[in-house]
Amino acid sequence: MKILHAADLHIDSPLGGLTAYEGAPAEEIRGATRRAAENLVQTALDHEVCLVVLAGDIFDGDWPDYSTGLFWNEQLGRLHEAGVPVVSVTGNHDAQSQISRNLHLPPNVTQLSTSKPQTITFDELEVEVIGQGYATRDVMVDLTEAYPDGDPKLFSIGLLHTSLNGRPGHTNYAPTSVEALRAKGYQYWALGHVHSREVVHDDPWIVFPGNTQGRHARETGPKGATLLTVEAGVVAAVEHLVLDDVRWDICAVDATHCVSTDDVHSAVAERFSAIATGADGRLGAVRVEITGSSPAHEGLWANRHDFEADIRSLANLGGRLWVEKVKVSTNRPVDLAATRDDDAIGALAKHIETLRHDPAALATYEGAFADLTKKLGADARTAEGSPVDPTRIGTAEQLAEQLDASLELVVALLAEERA
Ligand SMILES: [Mn+2]
Repeated sequence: MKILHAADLHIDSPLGGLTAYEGAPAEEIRGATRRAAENLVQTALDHEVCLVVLAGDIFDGDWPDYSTGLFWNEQLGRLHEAGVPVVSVTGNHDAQSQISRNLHLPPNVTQLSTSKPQTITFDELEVEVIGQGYATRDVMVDLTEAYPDGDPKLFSIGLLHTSLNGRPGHTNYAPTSVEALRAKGYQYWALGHVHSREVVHDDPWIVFPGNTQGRHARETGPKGATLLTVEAGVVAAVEHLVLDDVRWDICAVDATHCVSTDDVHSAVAERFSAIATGADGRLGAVRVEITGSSPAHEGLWANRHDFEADIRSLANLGGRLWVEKVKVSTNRPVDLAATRDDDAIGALAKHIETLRHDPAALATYEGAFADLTKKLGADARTAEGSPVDPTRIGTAEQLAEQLDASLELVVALLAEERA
């Protein structure tokens, strides 16, 4: 018997940083969460699963209009036609209070109660699913405390949207522990909320399948769902299926040995080709990050808009890549000691060194740029491609993070002036 476990479909989530530049496959990116949801249903049909369990955040939030719900009901309908039951709980994103529009679900679908744990039993499968959804977004209590113990005659699946005992980057909703889950005597805990796949435990199985589609540059790599095979009431296999439609990746290039912008461009081209291969026919969504102390530094900074457009053009040439962002964080391979005393840059470098080691001196700059920030135009405030982030120059802590970048900016601007 096969059972499919998925979570965090986030249907119609706007994928992070979608800028529709010339040639960008914006429509394809916009539809990625739907394509992944379709892949999920198709894979359930292909593997002839007996049951689908969904551990919350099916929707990213309130539907912008009915099309989101109509789309999902159509997908659930495909499972209904094939006689596949679906059991789901709501999560923080699609908590009862968050979704204002409502559609009747097809009869094969059970959405478990949000007021108390609910058990649904499939006699013919000898399976029970126990779970509770979120009534509101901020569920800060351990919902499993009220979950009943598993029926020893059945294969028991616990369904829960949780961050367990805390996971980096995820709000600590419905916190609980491996020990608490083990104590229930279930065979499988189908969890959701954490977007990276994680097999937390294998006795009993406690699994985060991860989301079905990466949503931004920090959700890289293959995304999908977990297929479990149950034989004689015991988990015989747990397998990750890849379902994503757009694959996020980081194109990291160390430009230390690049002499010119062209060299950096070639290095990016090489990585792009590897990323496209890894995406295996899918559209690749790429964040480009250029680092290193590089002789190409000045050229990159002086013409950063050209460079960025060139990189996007390169992605268009490949046909199957979209560039989310080009982040240039190179340094100038400058001999600060040699210039320290004899020009303006040297004086600035020296002052920055002082500030780095003297928090009290740095603190005198707190709030110093408040007026300047107010006067800057909208363009300058966002300052796309600039090494210094003008939205983060208020506190001493923010300033400390930008000391290097500010020196780089001055050096680049002076170089531009001289050229
Ligand atoms: Mn969640």
